[in-house]
Amino acid sequence: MNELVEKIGHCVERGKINKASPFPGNMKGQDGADELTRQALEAGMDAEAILQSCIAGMVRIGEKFGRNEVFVPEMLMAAKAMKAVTEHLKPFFQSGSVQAKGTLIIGTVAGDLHDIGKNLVSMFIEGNGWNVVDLGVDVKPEKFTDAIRKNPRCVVGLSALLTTTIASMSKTVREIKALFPEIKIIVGGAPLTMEIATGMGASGYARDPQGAVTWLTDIKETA
Ligand code: B1M
Repeated sequence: MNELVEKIGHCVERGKINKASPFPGNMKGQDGADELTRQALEAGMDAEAILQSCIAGMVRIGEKFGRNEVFVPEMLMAAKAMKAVTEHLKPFFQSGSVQAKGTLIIGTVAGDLHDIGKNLVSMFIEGNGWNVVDLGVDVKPEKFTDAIRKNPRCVVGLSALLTTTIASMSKTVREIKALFPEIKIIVGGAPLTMEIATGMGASGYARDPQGAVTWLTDIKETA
């Protein structure tokens, strides 16, 4: 992997947002995820390669958290550094398509504050010509059903990152289906599998943003 691209993933892992950020102490005064991403894109480096390097950085910090080598503040700084990168990458994943293919209402389910994966999924889907209504994180079922009322022909996307919020996702699917049985719901997030998704009554499951785009394209074609 290109050294600069690798360095960006390292900044994400260490939570080095930008040059001005004093965290982490041993990277003080160095360029951070913000400056390095700008430099890499200006040098013509591939946005997808930068994104993959950052996702690998997030996986590494998650593994360290799992081993009690870092704690919540470090994960938070990593998330902020990742956000600085995605701000630069956004335009590269947007197609500029004029006629929206449809509307996706997306959110991270109640009780769950993780939004990086959801934001990436939104970015890819928007980039594929869909109108995306992002309800944010910790979204209660009523907020989804209110949004569906305003966008009756929409598709719904639910994200969850915690094993404990799979139940919340399940409840959200049930409440949406009770009011809008015809609405299609796609679910995703690290603790999910196709089996869990099917078990909770979701219409689809995707492991990653590209999978979500493919699923949306398929249902659009068969509609
Ligand atoms: Co938390 N966290 N976290 N965390 N965090 C994890 C998820 C964890 C695996 C870390 C670990 O233990 N190794 C663990 C969950 C364990 C479990 O339940 N199985 C965990 C924990 C325990 C917690 C807390 C409980 C910690 C605590 O307080 N003691 C707490 C919970 C807070 C809450 O939500 N109520 C917590 C808090 C946080 C922060 C706030 C500090 C921060 C989130 C900041 C933010 O998102 N704005 C954070 C972070 C950063 C992580 C890790 C390190 C990184 C998550 C991430 O952004 N990954 C994470 C460890 C890890 O993932 N390795 C961890 C990168 C992102 C690109 O991947 O989100 O998986 P991901 O999204 C992917 C796919 O899953 C998929 O596509 C995305 C792109 O490829 N996808 C979809 C996601 N949504 C989709 C929807 C779709 C389709 C695909 O269709 C609709």
